[in-house]
Amino acid sequence: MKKVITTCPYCGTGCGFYLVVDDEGKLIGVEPAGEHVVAQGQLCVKGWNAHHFVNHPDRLTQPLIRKDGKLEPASWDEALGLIAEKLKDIQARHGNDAVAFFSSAKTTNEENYLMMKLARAVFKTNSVDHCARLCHSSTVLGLAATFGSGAMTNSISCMEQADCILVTGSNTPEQHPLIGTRIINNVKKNGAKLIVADNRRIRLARIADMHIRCKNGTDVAFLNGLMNVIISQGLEDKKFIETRTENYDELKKIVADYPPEKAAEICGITPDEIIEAARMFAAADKAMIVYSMGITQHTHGVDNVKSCANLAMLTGNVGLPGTGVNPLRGQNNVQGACDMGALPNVYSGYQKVTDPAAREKFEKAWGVENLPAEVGHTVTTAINAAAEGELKALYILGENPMMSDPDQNHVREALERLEFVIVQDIFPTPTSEFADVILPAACYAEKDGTFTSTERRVQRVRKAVEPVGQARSDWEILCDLAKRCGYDGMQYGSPSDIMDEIAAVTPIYGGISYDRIDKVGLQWPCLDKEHPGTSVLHAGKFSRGLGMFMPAEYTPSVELPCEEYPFVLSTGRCYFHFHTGTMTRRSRLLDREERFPYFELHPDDAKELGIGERQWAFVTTRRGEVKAMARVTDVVVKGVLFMPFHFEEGPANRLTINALDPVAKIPEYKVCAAKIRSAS
Ligand SMILES: Nc1nc2c(c(=O)[nH]1)N[C@H]1C(S)=C(S)[C@@H](COP(=O)(O)OP(=O)(O)OC[C@H]3O[C@@H](n4cnc5c(=O)[nH]c(N)nc54)[C@H](O)[C@@H]3O)O[C@H]1N2
Ligand SMILES: Nc1nc2c(c(=O)[nH]1)N[C@H]1C(S)=C(S)[C@@H](COP(=O)(O)OP(=O)(O)OC[C@H]3O[C@@H](n4cnc5c(=O)[nH]c(N)nc54)[C@H](O)[C@@H]3O)O[C@H]1N2
Ligand code: SF4
Ligand SMILES: [Mo]
Repeated sequence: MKKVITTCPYCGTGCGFYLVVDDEGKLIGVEPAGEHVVAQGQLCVKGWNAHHFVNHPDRLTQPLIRKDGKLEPASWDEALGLIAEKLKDIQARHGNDAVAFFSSAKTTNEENYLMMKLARAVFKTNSVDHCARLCHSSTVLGLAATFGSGAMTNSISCMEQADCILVTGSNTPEQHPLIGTRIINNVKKNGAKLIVADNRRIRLARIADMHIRCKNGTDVAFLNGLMNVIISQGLEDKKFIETRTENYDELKKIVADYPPEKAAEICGITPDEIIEAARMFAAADKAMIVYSMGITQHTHGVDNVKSCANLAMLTGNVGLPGTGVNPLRGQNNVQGACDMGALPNVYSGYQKVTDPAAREKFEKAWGVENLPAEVGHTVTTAINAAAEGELKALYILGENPMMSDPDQNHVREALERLEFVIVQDIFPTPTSEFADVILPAACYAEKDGTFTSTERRVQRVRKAVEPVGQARSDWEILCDLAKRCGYDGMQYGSPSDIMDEIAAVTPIYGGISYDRIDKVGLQWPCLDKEHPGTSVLHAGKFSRGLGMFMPAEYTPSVELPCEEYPFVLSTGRCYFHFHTGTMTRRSRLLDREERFPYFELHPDDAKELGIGERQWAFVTTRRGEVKAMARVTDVVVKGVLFMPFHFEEGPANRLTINALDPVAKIPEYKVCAAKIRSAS
C-alpha cells in the first residue's frame, strides 16, 4: 500500500489528508493527517469520503464530439483540432469577445493560470471568470476598496484567539466544518463570546451568547445599527480611526441615521438586541468578523462587505491575531483561482488589465503583443450576453452553470443559443448536455498541482493514481490546445515549472515554489524566496495605505414577498452535499444521508398550509416550479423557506432570480419571493 499526502477537493478550509492506494494502483481510501496544520488529524464527512467519486463508472473517459445532434467518441487530436478551428473561426466572424472562458475553482492554481493565459495570450479576450463571481466577488471588490486586498485578513488559527466572534451569514459547522470546530473550541474552552447573525438556527446558534435573527437582506441596516450604538456610546477605537483610517466623518454621518430603533424595525428584531450586540463586540479586546454567503449573495453584497469592514475598523480590529474580517472562501481553490487572475479585470496577483504597465509586463513575459485592454465578461454577464445572441462560444472548464447560475430557464436559453460550447469536466453534467465538445479531465487524485485555501495558504495536491481512461490533466489539455492554436509559450515539463512562471510574474506568490511548500503550505503574500509568508494582513498598515471607511445606506432586496408569493426563498447548502452534487451525489455514503431535494419550512407555516414533515410540495416563483420534500423545522423563521441547490431533480436555481449586484455582478441567491402548495 502507498499513502500520498494531498489537499481536500471540497471546501476552502484546505484540510490535508492521505490518499491510500493498494498494490494494484487502485485508490481505496482516505486517512487523516495528524501533522497537517489545519486538519490536525481530523476531517469532516466529505473529506473522509473524498476518494469515492474518483472511480465512479460515470467518469468521462474519452473526448466526445457532437455529430448530427449526438455525442460520439473522438480522439484527442480530433477534439482539440475542432476546438482550435471553431474558436478561431467564430472570432474571425464576430470579434474576439464573442468567445468567453469559464475557469474552475475546483482545479489547481497552475490550471487557472493557464486558462487565463490561454484566454488572454492566445484568444486575446479578457472574458475569463469563474464561480467566485457567484460567491465572493462582492468580497473581492468590497475589501479591496476598503482595505486594499480582497482576501481573508487573518488565519484559521486566529479563530481560537478571538475574544468575541461575530459569525454572520456563514453556516460554519456545516460548510467549513474544521473552521467551525475551531470556533466551537474557542467558545467552550476559552469562553470567547459568540454572536450569530443568521435567521436560521444553525448549529453555532445553540452555543452562541446571542443569536440574532434579522430578516434576510437587512444586514446593512443591522451593521449600521451596531456602529450607531458604538459611536453614540463612545465605544469606538479613536486611536485606530485617527492613525490608520480615512473618511471617518462620512461613516459617522451615514450611520447617525440608523439609531437602534430604526435599524431594528428594518431588521425585524428588537433595539435591545442591537445595543447588546454592539456592546459585546466593542467591549472585546480582540473581536473578529466571520462571514460567508449570507453577506455576499445579494444585490447589495458589496455594501454588506464594506459594512463589515467599517465595523472592524471602527473598533480597531484589523491587523492583529484574533481579529479581522474573515470571508470564508468556499471552493477548495477559489482563493487561488482569483489569485491566478481567472477574473475579467486582472492578471495573476490582481494586476489590472487596464493598466498599460501590467499589460506590457505580461506581453513581455508571455512573448505576445496587443493583450486586450478592456475588462471582459463575468460569468453572469456572459450568460446574459449569450441569451441575447452577442456571445457565440463558451469554454466551460470545471463549472456547472445549468445548476449553479441563477434562473435555470434563462441559462438554458443562453446555452442553447450559443454556436459552440466546450465542456471540460470529470463527469457528465446538466451543462454538458449542451456541449458540442466534451473533454475528459483528470481529477484531483490523478494530478499534481496546488490549491490555495481560504487562509491564503498555498498547498500541494499530489497525484496518487493514474487518470481514468483517456482523461488528461486540465493543464496538459490547455497546453496542447495552445500549441494547436500556434502559440509556443505554453509548454511545461510539469506543474512545478508552471508555478515557477507564476512566481516570476506574481509578486504575492513571488516566493512560492514546490520545494518550499513540500511539507507545509505558505500563506501569501510571500514576496521572495526568504519570505516566511503572512498570517495576518494589514498589520501596522493597510494594503492600500490607510483603511477607507465606505459607509452604505440600506437598500431592500429586489424581489420581496407579496400577496401572491408570500414567502422569502433563501437558497444555500447542506453538510453532506457539495454544490451541484456532481461529486457528492456519486458518493454512496454521502448520498444516502440526503437523497431528495428538500426545503425547510417553519412549523406554523406548515400547519397553516396543511403540509406535513417529509411531504412533497411544489415551490413556485415567478421563474419556475420545483417539487421538493418539506422539512418542517424551526431552524427557519416563519415566512422563510430554505432550499439547498444540490439536486438535479429539484434544482433550486430554477426558482432563483437573475438580479445582480451592480458592481460585483453577484446574483441575489439569498432572497426571492415564493409560494408553496402541497403535491399530494
Ligand atoms: N457541505 C458543503 N460545504 C461547502 C459547500 C457545499 O456546497 N457543501 N460549498 C462551499 C462554498 S463554494 C461556499 S461559498 C461556502 C458557503 O458557505 P455558507 O455561506 O456558510 O453557506 P450557505 O448555506 O450558502 O449560507 C450560509 C448562511 O447564510 C444565511 N443567510 C441567508 N441570507 C442571509 C442574510 O441576508 N443575512 C445573513 N446574515 N445571513 C443570511 C443562511 O441562513 C445560511 O445559514 O461553503 C463551502 N462549503
Ligand atoms: N441557488 C444558489 N446557487 C448557487 C449558490 C447558492 O448559494 N444558491 N452558490 C454559488 C456558489 S457560492 C458557488 S461557488 C457556485 C458553484 O458553482 P459551480 O462551480 O458551477 O459548481 P460545482 O458543482 O462546484 O461545479 C464544479 C464542476 O467541476 C467539476 N470538476 C471537479 N474537479 C474537476 C477537475 O479537476 N477538472 C475539471 N475540469 N472539472 C472538475 C465537477 O464535476 C463540477 O461539474 O454555485 C453558486 N450557485
Ligand atoms: S472541512 Fe472542508 S477541506 Fe476539511 S475535510 Fe471537510 S470539506 Fe475537506
Ligand atoms: Mo462558493
